[in-house]
Amino acid sequence: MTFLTLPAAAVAAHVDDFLTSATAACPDLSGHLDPLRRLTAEPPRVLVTGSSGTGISTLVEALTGTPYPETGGTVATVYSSADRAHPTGIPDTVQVRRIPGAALADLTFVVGDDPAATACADAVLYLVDREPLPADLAALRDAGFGPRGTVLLVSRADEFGAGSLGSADPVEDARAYARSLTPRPGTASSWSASVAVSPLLAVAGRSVAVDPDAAGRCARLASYRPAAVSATLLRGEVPAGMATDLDATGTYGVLRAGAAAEQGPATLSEWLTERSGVGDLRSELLGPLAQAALLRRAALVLEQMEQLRFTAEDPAALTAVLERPSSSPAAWRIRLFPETARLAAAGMDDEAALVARVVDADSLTDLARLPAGAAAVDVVNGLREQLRTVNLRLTGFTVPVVEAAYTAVSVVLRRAVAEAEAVLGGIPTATEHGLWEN
Ligand SMILES: Nc1nc2c(ncn2[C@@H]2O[C@H](COP(=O)(O)OP(=O)(O)OP(=O)(O)O)[C@@H](O)[C@H]2O)c(=O)[nH]1
Ligand SMILES: [Mg+2]
Repeated sequence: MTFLTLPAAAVAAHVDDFLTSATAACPDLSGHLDPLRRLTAEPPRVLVTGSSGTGISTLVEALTGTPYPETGGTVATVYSSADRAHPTGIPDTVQVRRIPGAALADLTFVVGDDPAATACADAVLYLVDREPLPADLAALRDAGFGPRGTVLLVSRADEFGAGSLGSADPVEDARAYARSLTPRPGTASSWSASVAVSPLLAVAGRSVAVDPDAAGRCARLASYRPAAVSATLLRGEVPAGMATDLDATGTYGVLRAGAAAEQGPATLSEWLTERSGVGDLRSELLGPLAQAALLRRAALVLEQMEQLRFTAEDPAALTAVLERPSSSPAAWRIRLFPETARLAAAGMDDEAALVARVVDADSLTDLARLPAGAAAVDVVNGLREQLRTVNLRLTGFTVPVVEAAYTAVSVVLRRAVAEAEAVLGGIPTATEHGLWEN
């Protein structure tokens, strides 16, 4: 099983196809459908939030390449690329800052505790600088992006555990801790991945690269001797130059950046950036999180199209488009995906994990939870067994959120059983009915 194997292009193409057909069938709706089309083409919007003082503002500066305003920081803000069109559907209470440069070419960031900020986003980065507490889990639940749309950041990693004055490297410890927090696929969790980051080091890495006095800073950082620095810090008599360096690179930089600083500003900048973990974060953002964000948005666009039935001059024409039996492998996964977030928001983590496994499955064998190469008869039996379990749950006292999700899962499993039986019986299936046909 791989995480969300469905190519992003297939999701976008599927939604675009629906929008094109709907516009052709109901030209009167183009005023509603055009914004949905623009939304479909926008980069994922990632909310940056978490517990207070964990480095949220500093991380936004690192990710957007623009200083976070000291004042007015409480106004919900969307950071998007100046090279793209104005983002679609942002409420008036949310400010839009359009930033030139490459930092926002593929991602848009949203900041603010306002529910309007959350409503603009497709996924969330949640910062903690200690073990996640029940309050964090509750906040994640309320945000409603589900495990797939959530990355947990162990922030201020340079001060993790005993901090820089301890014997171990706190960044390495924080990375090991973040790995331990990353759930195994198929297990229940409130996030899909955890990454250790030090926003301060990321900002410092960037500023060294443009600082005209970088040589002076390198010379100072190269001159510090850890034992003497520790003694100075304990005495609390910090000279001005060192205070500046402590502000910019933290105790971690002052104690550990010496070797890199000796090599000059370019090496120092690279070292700070690598230590910050922001590169690992970007890979996560542009990979699995972006994919989850896109699926969520695709589902949202399709749901909004459903709502247009009440607005259309010819509702039957729109209904015909929306209910067009879709053979696209994107269709059932777009349909199922938001159920994982809904289940997670209702606290049904095990059920969310079950649905996520179905969305992630990339073959009948995988869906049957069997290793590749399993015998066809075992695949049929495995799928039947799962269908039986899901249907059993549906006949019990199911809560509505589970009922909706499991009903959708049951439909997929029934199709899968039929396909697997056809394989077993050597009957060629019509390709448009295959769950994974491209
Ligand atoms: N050591 C260290 N300090 C950091 C790091 N990131 C931010 N800080 C410092 O932590 C303090 C809080 O950082 P902010 O970015 O303002 O954190 P925030 O989460 O936005 O805080 P509030 O908006 O006040 O809730 C500041 O003094 C930052 O300089 C980091 O990676 N390492
Ligand atoms: Mg802040």
